[in-house]
Amino acid sequence: MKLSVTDRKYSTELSAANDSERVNIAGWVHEKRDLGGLFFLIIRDREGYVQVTFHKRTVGKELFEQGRKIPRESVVSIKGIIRAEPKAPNGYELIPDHLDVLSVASQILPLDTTGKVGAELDTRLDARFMDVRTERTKHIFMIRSRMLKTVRNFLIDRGFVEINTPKIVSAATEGGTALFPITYFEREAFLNQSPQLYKQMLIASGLDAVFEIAPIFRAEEHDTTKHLNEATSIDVEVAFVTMEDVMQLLESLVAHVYAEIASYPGLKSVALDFEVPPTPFRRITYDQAIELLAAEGTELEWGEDFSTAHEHILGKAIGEHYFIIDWPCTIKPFYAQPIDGTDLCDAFDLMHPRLELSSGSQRVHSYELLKERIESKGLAPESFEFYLNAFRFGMPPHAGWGLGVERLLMTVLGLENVREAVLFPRDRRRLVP
Ligand code: AMO
Repeated sequence: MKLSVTDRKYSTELSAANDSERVNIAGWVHEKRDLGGLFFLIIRDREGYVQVTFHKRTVGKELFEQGRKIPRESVVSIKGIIRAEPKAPNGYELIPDHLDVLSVASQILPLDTTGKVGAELDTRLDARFMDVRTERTKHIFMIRSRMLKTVRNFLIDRGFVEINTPKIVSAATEGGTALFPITYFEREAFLNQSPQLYKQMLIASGLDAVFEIAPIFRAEEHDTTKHLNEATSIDVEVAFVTMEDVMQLLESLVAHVYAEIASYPGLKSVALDFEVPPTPFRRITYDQAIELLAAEGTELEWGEDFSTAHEHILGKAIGEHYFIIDWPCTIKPFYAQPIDGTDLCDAFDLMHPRLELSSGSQRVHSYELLKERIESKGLAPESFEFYLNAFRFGMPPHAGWGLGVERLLMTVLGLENVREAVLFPRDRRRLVP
């Protein structure tokens, strides 16, 4: 990897082959090893480590004393000559001739960046900037970046148009989860729970296949390892397709994300058992899921949603990614298409054995039926006029889904807590940093 905005070299751009070259490196003082007349500064940059060797005899007294005094985690820029050195960690060392201390770190550090002393998640999140300096956390966020790039490219390559929709909104979309109210001048407004209404309205625009990767806000009170109050959602909506089409898109996207991450060089320092899941994913109906629970000795009344405990039992019994389809309409949102002559809706959840990753559906595209569905949920169609209008002047059949970025990253990497997959989590207790 090379940073193209500076002539500064990353540790990984250098090797014994650069012997005798004068280079410029920069980074943090990761470790100091003092052997008396000789000491090493191990300088850490984003890609790795450089051993900088200070011999009193060769670097001169002034530079020697300057280097020796720098506290760990201070930021430095060093110029010097590369020398091949088989005993150094990467087969080379840097013999400094110029050292700039750009920022002196305080002596007592909130975290150990070498990973030798572990820390509680809360301590790590309180000092997140420092936590990202550790190998494992750095790789989690490098992988997150790679994952988002993969998703974006995957969708754009398939003809999708990236959209941005408002996060300050006037109406709820997802029954069951509460909204965060905000003051919008003289009116009440909310932080959006989902771009649902907007991505559907854009189907009436003729853009045909749209996606958005953006925050969603859920005022959920619970404090769990899988809920955030601000999450990032990959939302997709496609015209002239069936639910099965978007389920296939989703499973191939998930498998593709795994395959891309499999080749990430730092993967081993985050996830030890990593396997690309085979596709297609299994499909079971809501009724079959209830039967499976019964076979495992757990009752669930028809029409009730699965609890976390139910999800765990199903996940354990199935042991791989699976879809649950054919849901009772009573527990799916108003925009899910009812299946004629039944109480069921053409909706699905994509499940990882540990938790729900995504949900989606065939959408109601008839104006009259949609109005009815809104009323059947005890909601007022007048509050949805801006949305309903898009269904009155030519709305194609369409389907789509929403996939949680943090839950995807958490399950791909086997992270214990969803907070590990977001830089600055927002939860019931945490509003800073
Ligand atoms: P849903 O409410 O199921 O569906 O959300 C879609 C996906 O977003 C993620 N997610 C969350 N992740 C972390 N913390 C949360 N509190 C949280 N809430 C949701 C999950 C979830 O599966 N409009 C529909 C999608 C659609 O039909 O297109 C929706 O929002 O991974």
